[in-house]
Amino acid sequence: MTVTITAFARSPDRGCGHARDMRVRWALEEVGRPYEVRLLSFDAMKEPTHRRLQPFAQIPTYEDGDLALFESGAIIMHIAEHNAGLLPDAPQARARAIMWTFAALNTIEPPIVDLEITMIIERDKPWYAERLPMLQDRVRTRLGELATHLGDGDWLDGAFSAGDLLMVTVLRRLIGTGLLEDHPNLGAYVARGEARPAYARAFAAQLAVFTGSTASR
Ligand SMILES: N[C@@H](CCC(=O)N[C@@H](CS)C(=O)NCC(=O)O)C(=O)O
Repeated sequence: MTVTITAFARSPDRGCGHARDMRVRWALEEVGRPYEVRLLSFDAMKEPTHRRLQPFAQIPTYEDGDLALFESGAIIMHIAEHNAGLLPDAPQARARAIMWTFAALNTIEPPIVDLEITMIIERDKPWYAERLPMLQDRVRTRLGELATHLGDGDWLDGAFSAGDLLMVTVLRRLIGTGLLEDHPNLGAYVARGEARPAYARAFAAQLAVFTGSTASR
């Protein structure tokens, strides 16, 4: 049974790989699972048909036979649990890799998304100039802590794992803000993720949707 995921028919990021289908594509590429993509307009995402799959009317979703999932983190964990390549076999290393998926989504991503949303929709508000540095500082604090943990390691805990996959996609959201540049080891970490052949295939596939070349692999 081929996996089907959903993605934006026209991604607001213009194919920069920030939409969360990118994580799912990358995970599927890492484990060598072919997949199809159902592209959705913003109107189609709000329809009952899609809400039955994703109650919050968002992408991505994941369908494999009679299993339907939403939430990119849950989808990545499902892929990682059922295919080799994204979680170590040793129980303690596996638990730590799962811990890093939560750290990426619960500790690092929220302040980054707060900053991102504020920069998009609050630019013309009277509080923007005061609020922006506060949000940037929250991100800086987390990046400093993450950079200290990473040190000169290649990945967060031993071999590349689902935790790194999610962390790299989360950190990429900062491209263009200048914040990542404070920590060369984090920049190198992101570049290491982007250099993986599976990442390159996933990125090309989602970019092709935007440029109009193809919708699935
Ligand atoms: N926590 C969800 C967030 C999903 C999400 O925010 N999806 C965005 C695209 S990256 C979306 O569908 N935005 C359109 C909307 O919310 O209307 C996940 O990780 O899957």
